[in-house]
Amino acid sequence: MTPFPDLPEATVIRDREAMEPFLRDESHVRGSLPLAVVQPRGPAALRELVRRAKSEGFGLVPRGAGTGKAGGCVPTERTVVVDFSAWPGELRVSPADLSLSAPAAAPLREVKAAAEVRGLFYPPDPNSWESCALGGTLATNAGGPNACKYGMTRHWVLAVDALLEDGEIHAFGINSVKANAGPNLGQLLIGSEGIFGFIVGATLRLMPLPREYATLLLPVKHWEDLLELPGRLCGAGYLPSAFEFFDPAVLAELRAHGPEEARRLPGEALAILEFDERGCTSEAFLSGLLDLLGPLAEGLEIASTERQRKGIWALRRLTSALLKERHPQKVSEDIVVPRSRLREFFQGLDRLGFPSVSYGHLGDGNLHVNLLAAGDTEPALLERQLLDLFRLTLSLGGTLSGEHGIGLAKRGAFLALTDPAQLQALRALKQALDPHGIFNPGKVL
Ligand code: 2HG
Ligand code: ZN
Repeated sequence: MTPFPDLPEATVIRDREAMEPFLRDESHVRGSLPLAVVQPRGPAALRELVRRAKSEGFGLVPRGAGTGKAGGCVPTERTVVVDFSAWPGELRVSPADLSLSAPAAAPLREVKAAAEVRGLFYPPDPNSWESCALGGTLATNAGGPNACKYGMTRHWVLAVDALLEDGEIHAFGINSVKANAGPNLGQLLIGSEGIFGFIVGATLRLMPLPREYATLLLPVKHWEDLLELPGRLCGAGYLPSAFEFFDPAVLAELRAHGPEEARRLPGEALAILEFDERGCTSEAFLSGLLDLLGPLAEGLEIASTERQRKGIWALRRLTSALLKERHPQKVSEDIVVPRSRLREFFQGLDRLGFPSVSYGHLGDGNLHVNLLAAGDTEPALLERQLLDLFRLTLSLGGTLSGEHGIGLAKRGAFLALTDPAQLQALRALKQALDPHGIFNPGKVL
């Protein structure tokens, strides 16, 4: 086979060993060796890549920082990885417009920091926020703890620039929250995991930075006591900016194997609640909250310094990596059920009878159900267990993925369990926007 040739405005990696890190993301799936990894630095590279992909029949797989959880950026057969880490562009904040524009390569950490130094806030906060790239969060419509109050990435995007199948970059949306001239194609691209085209930059919506946080540790004896709480709080007008939880097994892992500070975490199970509205540290707010919590408030701890608050979040943020380190073969899901059906979900999960542990974003019903023994489970059985989990979720009005997406990891289940009329519509869109099938083939659909 002739080696993949050079391209204008791009670095081309062809060496097998150098391509090895591009075969994976942070999910359990592994890709095939790509034809090459291309790091474009300008539109000429993309134009030429698209032209060649169409004429030579290979696919293009977009990649940000590789921190995805569903295999969306791992290469399938006969593909070239398009690594956007060298994609140029400036990060620019416009306080007057309450917006920020940035290239796909911008680290999310820098995006959030650029807003913050101007007293502004970009809420999306996936667990990988310190290492992921903006482009990846746009392609996957990333979520995180703050989604409980602020919603997902897509709610914070005003406009995107995206590579389409003609090889050119097109602009969708404008720098204002009001833009209603027909259906919103930019929103279709966000969260579509690169199957319709690749987002290369965006204009994001900002809001004033919260000035006050009430961060609470809520330990409980019987963890099921937590399950009605998100709905009860919301129903009473207390909308947390984050409501996270650890079931007893996950909390025990954290305590036994986490850093020193984790040893001091209280309770059989534990919730972290955070409020960020003005007045949330006032006595009136907190006493109203205590009334609502009733007997649950017994062991409540309130972070009284920013250092304590950061310490709590650091422990929450390391949970995924710690579980992975302890159980390298585990499979982690990110199903969602409506808040009002959390109890029914866990009752159903018990009835399914396979071992699992859970933690995650209880406040919006987005649960990371982890099958720690997946590596020792026969593949056909594991697949049945996952399908049972998904069917239970769907029967309660939920969905297969709250924040990680479908990618390769959940493609089989997505195809098996999604309404055929919806799949047909998605396929028609794919055919219209990518008639040669060059964009992220084999993912999602
Ligand atoms: C989290 O909430 C992340 O920690 C990762 O979404 C979840 O690894 C996971 O399952
Ligand atoms: Zn999560």
